[in-house]
Amino acid sequence: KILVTGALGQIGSELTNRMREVYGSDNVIATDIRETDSPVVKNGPFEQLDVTNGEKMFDIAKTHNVDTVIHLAALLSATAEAKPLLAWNLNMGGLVNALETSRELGCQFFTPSSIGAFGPSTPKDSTPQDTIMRPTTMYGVNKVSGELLSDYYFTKFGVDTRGLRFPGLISYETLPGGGTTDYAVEIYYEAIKHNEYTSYIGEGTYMDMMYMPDALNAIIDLMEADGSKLEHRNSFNVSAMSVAPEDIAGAIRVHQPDFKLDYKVDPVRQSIAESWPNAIDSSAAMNEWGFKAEYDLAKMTSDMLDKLKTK
Ligand code: VAH
Repeated sequence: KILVTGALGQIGSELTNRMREVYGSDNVIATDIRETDSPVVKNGPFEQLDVTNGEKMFDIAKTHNVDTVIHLAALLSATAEAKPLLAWNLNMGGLVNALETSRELGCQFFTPSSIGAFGPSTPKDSTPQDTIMRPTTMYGVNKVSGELLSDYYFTKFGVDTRGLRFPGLISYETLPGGGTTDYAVEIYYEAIKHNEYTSYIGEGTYMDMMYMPDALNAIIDLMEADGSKLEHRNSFNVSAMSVAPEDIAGAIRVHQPDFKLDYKVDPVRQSIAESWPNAIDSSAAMNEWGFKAEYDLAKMTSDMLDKLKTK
């Protein structure tokens, strides 16, 4: 039985549906802070849960005989920068509760880290798996702390904790909220609606990105990997591409030649983006559990535009 927190979010909504297909609907208990009319609520068990409520999280996990916790509920980078104390309390409080629940019930555990865990002093190109990490955002502080805390629960308590440093994730089901890389999702929606987009991230700003199907496969592949073969646990770098806004626009123009891109840079999210790497090295994930991304920029763009047109 799998408990998912943040199951109505950008990753959670698709991961819940995918895990219900793979493991059976009744075996994936979706939770989020409020109930909506999302298919995630309708096509399997759903419980309302604020992850800062540790007792309620434990009770839900115990009641449902959960043996795996997928902890996704968190505030993303831009929101965290606007409300740093709320971000600390929610991101770290929720994480401790999820780790404690996993420890007490002997669950396998997953939570995502991010390229946001790196800072300006980190090597920006081919960013190594093991390198200096001095993030300058509250979100980055949360992610590095989360990686260290998850490693601690493994070494100290034997909890089978695992995690991935995700790049920006691009998807067409559920919009991200409050991220810095959200421009790379918005651009596709705007391409369909208005054939133009004004980017809040400046020209030439490179960040790692990945299409959601590859992210879902990476989570499931990591969780099903033989733990004895993992040299790392809670922080595998995984990326499918390194792109700047103009690269995405170029890929869109293959389908919509007149697509227009212009810029209105948001200084806050631009500075967050500039503190992150341009392109990370995913070789540890490839070597230790066979990570492989299926979608490059061209393939992702073609699928995104197709699916959004239908939507
Ligand atoms: C954000 N989408 O922008 C998230 C993610 C790497 C980016 O952490 O905050």
